[in-house]
Amino acid sequence: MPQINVLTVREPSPVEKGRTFQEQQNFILKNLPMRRILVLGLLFLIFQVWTDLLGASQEKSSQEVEVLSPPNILLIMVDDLGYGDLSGAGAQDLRTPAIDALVKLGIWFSQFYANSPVSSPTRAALLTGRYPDLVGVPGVIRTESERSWGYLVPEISLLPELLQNTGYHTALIGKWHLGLESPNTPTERGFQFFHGFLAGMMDDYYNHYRRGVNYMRLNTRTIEPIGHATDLFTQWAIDYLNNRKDIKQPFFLLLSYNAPHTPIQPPSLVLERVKQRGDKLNEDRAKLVALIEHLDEGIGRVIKVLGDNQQEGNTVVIFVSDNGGDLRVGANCGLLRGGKRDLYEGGIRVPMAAVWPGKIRPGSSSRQLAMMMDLFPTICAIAGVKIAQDFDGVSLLGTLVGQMAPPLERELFWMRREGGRRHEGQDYYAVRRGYWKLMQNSPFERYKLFNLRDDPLEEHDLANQEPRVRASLSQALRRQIQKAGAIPWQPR
Ligand SMILES: [Ca+2]
Repeated sequence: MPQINVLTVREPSPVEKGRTFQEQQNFILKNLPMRRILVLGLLFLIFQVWTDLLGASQEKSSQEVEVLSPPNILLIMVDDLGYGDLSGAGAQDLRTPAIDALVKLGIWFSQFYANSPVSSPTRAALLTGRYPDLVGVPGVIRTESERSWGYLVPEISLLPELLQNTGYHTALIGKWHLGLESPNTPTERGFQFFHGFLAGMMDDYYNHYRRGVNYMRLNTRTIEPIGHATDLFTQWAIDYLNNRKDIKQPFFLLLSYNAPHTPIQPPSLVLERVKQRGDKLNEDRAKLVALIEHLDEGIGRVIKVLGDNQQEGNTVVIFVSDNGGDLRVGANCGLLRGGKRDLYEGGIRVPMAAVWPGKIRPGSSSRQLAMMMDLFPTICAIAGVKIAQDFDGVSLLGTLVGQMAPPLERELFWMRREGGRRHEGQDYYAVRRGYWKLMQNSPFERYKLFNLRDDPLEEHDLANQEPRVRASLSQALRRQIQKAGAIPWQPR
């Protein structure tokens, strides 16, 4: 598979940097002598006529990729997997052959972002196509009300509801984390089948409780399954695929593992195997490696069943992590700065790959700036859903199938609200435009400005050197904050 570490992904030349196509032409012309301008002008004219002739049909095909029969969609979301914690992404101390195989068989996005460095907001973005604070989920929804920072607006239709209305069977297996009670439970929000847990985390992978409460459900019924959560979700996904095997109706399965979220609790057999390899890992890293490898094995089992059932050819598989890796437990976020909870790249840039036999070219990759909320219109486009509500994401379908997508001149925003007990309520923000990123990593520090093309590790703050860029991004951010301020994030 291609080396997918952030620093080896080809970056654009200075000419491409943060400019539209037209701005690039102007930049080139401004820097050339007159004779060359005349020759190039003639060539450019010929090129323009040619591209104009091609233009109409290309534009149409990039916007409207034809999907004949709606495929099944298997979206595998993992919890807190760092950008560098795949063997294919350069990690030397772990083996993730199943996830690496997905990358090899499909497309890898090197600049795919979570909408938030924590769980609930990024999941809200996935299922609504909106910035999470615009749908009431600026922070983590918790079982303890004084530390809970979100309430998914009940009025908006979620992705599974739209898919269901278009003829899909919709299922969630694993973690939900968008509400603990009515009206925000999975079966009330569009999933026809739910086998998993409502809360954000478990205190134990084997008893599945959170603070003494059992949030594990089969649809609406409380259940007490026996086994490691990763094994349970794997088996339930396999059961679901087998049940759908002979049914013509397409399915949307969100397989939402809680691994490798804390507690870092791999099965002892896997941990022993990792330790015996002689990679000289410290205890913490060995446990995380084992938890990730166990997760990878589960994903491999699910993909194998898809093949055994001959469902593979007509299934789009998307693999993504909900936010960056947790550095407190030894995660590897590539060489990126920061991790989970941070608005530095390590907290928000996540592994993402998609496989679609016959449609997505194996071994391809894209530098396109993309975000979790883009999966909403992307999946709708794949499924033939016409979206009749507001959304902020853009469809990546053109990019997935290798057709030239329109240049994405986009601004991306992130925010996180946190607090409770030891902290007051706190918001902090980031915005990216082109290669510029303005951010703060806590509400108590001033904004920093980075150029991610020259400084992918976010080491050199240019806020003082580039006051105009800084002011322009500040203004954009202020508009976004004002918009989000009108949205309630608690039940009315
Ligand atoms: Ca997470």
